[in-house]
Amino acid sequence: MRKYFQEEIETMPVEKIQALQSERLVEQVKYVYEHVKWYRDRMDEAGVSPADVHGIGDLHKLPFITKDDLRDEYAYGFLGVPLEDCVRIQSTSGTTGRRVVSFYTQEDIDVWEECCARAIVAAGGDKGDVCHVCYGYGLFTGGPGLNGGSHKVGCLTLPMSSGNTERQLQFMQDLGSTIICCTPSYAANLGESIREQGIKDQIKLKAGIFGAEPWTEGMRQNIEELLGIKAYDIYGLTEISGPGVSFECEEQKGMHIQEDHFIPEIINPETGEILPEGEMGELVFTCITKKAFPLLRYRTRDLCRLTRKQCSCGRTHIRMTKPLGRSDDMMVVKGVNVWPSQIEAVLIKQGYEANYLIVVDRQGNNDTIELQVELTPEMAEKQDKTVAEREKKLVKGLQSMLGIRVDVHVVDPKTIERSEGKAVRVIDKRHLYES
Ligand code: DLL
Repeated sequence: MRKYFQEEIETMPVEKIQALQSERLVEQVKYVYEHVKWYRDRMDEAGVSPADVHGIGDLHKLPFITKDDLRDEYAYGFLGVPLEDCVRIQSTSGTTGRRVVSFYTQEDIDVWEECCARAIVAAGGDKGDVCHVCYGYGLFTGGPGLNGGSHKVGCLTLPMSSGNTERQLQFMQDLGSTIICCTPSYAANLGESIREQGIKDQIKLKAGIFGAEPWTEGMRQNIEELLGIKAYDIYGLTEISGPGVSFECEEQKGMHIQEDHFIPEIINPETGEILPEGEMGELVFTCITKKAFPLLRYRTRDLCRLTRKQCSCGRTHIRMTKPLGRSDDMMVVKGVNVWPSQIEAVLIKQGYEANYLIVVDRQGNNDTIELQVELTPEMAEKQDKTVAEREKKLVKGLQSMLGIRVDVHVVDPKTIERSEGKAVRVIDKRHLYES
């Protein structure tokens, strides 16, 4: 079976990758300076000219781009080619403000799809596979990206899109899907339905490629058991292309960033200072091959660590840890930093699945935080503990993880709404009181 989609590039010695990055960066900075007025103005203001950039060691001289900059310049401000040379747009969901629209030339699409193809091969995909894509299609990059990657690998591609779980399961059985691509929350949702219907032995899946939202190791284990597969993480964002910016290999220990196209940095999100390898901070990307939407030093707001430690799969590209979440996912409740992923880790440790909802509110001047979590079907059946005992144990676990009291309500199975795309796990009602 094929191990790499592009062995020469994926296993290139680090010095060679860095030389390639330097060469491409020098070209790209010139290109962006000439084609994107916003960047030319910022570089002029900072007193930096393309001639000052000789390689990746000079990356720090360039200004950052933030999501607010993209919103201010909506829609065409960062366009690097005439509109007539663009063949596609994709867009973010716009849940946290105005949408960001990203443009692609045909070559940009080819690069993006190739990154997705590399991800599929890294998950064990080959020509003989049936690749079931149930990420959403349309403006969201998940469906189109993995669809294109699957074609490039030569898999039989099922462009299912999200939703309609009954139809998903029917096609999965009728057509013998072997690889599934969707959000981890939808994978768990499908897994539950398979368990309920008792059809696991009719499902031929061997691997899943899951991303677009944070998910914990506990959730991975859960999905692997429910679906009888190996579950691989894939990361990306619309602004940088879409899924496939990084992905896991068979080791499942961090995601390899496609360094021939993207240069990563980790910075301190408060000060912008570049942090040494291994430290947790905000991930920043510079695209060195994109033409239509050529972002340099784009601040993702995602927090993770990078490692160059040799991976036994043979890939030499740097790895990133699972993002803890976006810096803007972090809530400050009762003066304490709270990440939904910390809460999820406590739940999974105590045997729950990731079916929960966090509601943050305010009473007078005080914050309140409530967690609703479902009993698993086994817990409901066994009834070895009362709901009150379960709630007490969760309150204790959360108190020791977060340092604050969370009001816990354990509810019946299947009472919390399921997601078909990115899961909504937090409702912060405090925003309602902001003027
Ligand atoms: O979510 C692209 C994608 C589609 C990635 C399918 C993977 C699979 P956006 O809608 O622009 O693009 O959202 C990007 O989602 O900045 C992260 O905060 C989050 N995210 C994406 N992948 C992961 C992941 C797509 N594997 C934003 N783990 C990013 C954690 C992820 N968070």
